[in-house]
Amino acid sequence: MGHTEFNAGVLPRGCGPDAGRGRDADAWILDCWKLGEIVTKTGQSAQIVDVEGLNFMNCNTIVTRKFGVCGVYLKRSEKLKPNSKHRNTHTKKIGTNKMKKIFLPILTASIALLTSTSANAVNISVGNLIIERVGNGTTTLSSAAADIAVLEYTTSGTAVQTITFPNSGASQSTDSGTATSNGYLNSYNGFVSVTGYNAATGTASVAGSNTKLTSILDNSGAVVSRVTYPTGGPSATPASPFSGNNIRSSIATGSSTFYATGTASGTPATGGAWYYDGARFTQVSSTATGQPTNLRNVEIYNGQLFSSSAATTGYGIFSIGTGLPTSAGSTATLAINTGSGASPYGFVMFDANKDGNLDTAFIADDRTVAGGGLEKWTFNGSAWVNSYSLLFDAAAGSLSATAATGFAGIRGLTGSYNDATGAFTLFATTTETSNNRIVSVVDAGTTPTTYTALASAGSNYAFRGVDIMTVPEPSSAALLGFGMAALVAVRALRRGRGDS
Ligand SMILES: [Ca+2]
Ligand SMILES: [Ca+2]
Repeated sequence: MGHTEFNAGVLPRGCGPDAGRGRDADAWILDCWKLGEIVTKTGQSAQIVDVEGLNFMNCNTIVTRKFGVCGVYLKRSEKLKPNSKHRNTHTKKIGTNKMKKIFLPILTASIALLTSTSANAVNISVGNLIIERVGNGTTTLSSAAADIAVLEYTTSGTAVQTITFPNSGASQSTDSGTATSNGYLNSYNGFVSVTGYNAATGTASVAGSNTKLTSILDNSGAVVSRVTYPTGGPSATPASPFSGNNIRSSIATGSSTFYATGTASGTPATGGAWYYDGARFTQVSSTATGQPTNLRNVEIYNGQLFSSSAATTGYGIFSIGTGLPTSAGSTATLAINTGSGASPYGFVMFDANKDGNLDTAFIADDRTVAGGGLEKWTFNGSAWVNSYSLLFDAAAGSLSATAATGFAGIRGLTGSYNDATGAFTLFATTTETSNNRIVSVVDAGTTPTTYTALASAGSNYAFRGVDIMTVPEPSSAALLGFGMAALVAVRALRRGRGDS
């Protein structure tokens, strides 16, 4: 059955001699010189093994429930210094080969992560892009399990950091290299939710396996929950969500609660939308005749749960239940009907005029025929109406309502709205099989004609989901010690996107 493992072993980026210095905001500061796996824990003290010298050391302040690593909470005025008492640790060599054998796999995974991340990494910055990437840059993407990572970019396309998940061992999280409907992360309320599979890289045909999991990261990039799904199949107790088929997307509402969407094979139908309350899963979406159980991207806008779908039960954006449902059997309603044959994935919805009702939506459609690409929809008071659908010309950087060779559609999508200028800025991932792109489009009130290519995934990599980093609700944010400037910025962002 599903359970939460807090000691997930996905270590924060930025560990190294300079870790803990140069951070510009109050935060949980992790003393990376002492960072490692916990060996024993008594009260607030613990013995850990570091990632540098195979040393044991004692950690005075441990936050295992939060991070599973050794850390201290510092205010801005208490940043770690090289000679800080926080770094003065008792060490001793691991004495036996047995111990080395136990910890080497963990250490190897940890070191791989550290070397792949930016040396001057900081918390995931509010307003920056987070992008889910599959692949390792070497192995050709296939239906086998591939490495996954969350990449942070600025909205102008500058890479900030890479947060890599272990690709084997107890904390592994991977995803299919070619299941293009998988891998749609979300940022909501300061948490980043990432779906994956509890399977080692290379595991064949991983997408349909009952090894699903969801990882929730906080704004520091640390995994605060790693929830594995029930594995027994659709008729087991508890049943396997998305049994025998794809898990595609999730969105966290807290450090240990989330929604996930996908589809299933077998009977009874375990696809649709599920909610995890911190202890157990509930299939919140109805499985009644005519209700959608094949869902794609999940989102929350204006306090309402939504999901995209492209199946005979409806093409477009469904609202599911009322608000954020937590009980079984909630009815889904096709809020935006994109029409039979449409292929919607990511979407973003706004209450641009701030009247409390969503009025503008952008939908990513992966078709490369007319009608695919970036769709804009507006609510005219009684119905959602399509304003345009634009494909991406790879060569010229232009947008086109008609198709031609080499044009791309999009799947991942997010965006922001600027109250002052009235412009929407959309960020999307394109549909090339490998080495696809992050692109941005500005809609300043007229149909856009050009786009900007911000970054490419690289060969044997593919970008999937994209979102903009959020922060927790103000009450929680205050506890975490965010600066007021960030809060103001994010409040504005939330209002614009209609998700508060
Ligand atoms: Ca999103
Ligand atoms: Ca409105």
